[in-house]
Amino acid sequence: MVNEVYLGLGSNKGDREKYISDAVDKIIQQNNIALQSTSSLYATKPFGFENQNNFLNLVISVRTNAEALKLLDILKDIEKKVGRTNSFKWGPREIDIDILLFGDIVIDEEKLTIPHKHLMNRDFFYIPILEINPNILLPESGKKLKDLIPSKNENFIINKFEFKI
Ligand code: PH2
Ligand code: MG
Ligand code: MG
Repeated sequence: MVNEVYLGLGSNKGDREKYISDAVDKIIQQNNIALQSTSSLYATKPFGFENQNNFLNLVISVRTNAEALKLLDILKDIEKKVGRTNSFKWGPREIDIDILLFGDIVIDEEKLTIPHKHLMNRDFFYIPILEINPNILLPESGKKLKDLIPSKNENFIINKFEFKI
């Protein structure tokens, strides 16, 4: 079964744009993953631990026949190959690739939560998703993501640039 999957990429350490484009390159080199769309590239204030560099964030949508936990393994492997080193929770990172949405699937496991736990309170996740697909539905609820954004959310997005593959 082929699913449409939204991936969030982020970097706030070293050559941030290169880490992000290397990660996108490696993702689309996988033979069971096909790129559908890319969002703009967003400059964002750090969420969580504040005393660190600003991030660059990007969302891409892909189609894959891999299962969610298999995709997670593939993405962790790509993070390592692109040059991710160890950090603490919410700390600085060269590259982070998170599964935000995976078709209609809901998963609540220790290793993986889908939709992403922080999807609805990180504008650098939902704004780029809406840029790709303004009418996207959330799984199970059948409701539109754009109708469920909390009104008093903090803004992390500072700026927006064209992303060239
Ligand atoms: N990722 C985090 C923690 N904080 N802040 C921004 N702006 N962007 C991120 O991708 C991000 C973050 C942990 O993965
Ligand atoms: Mg993350
Ligand atoms: Mg992550």
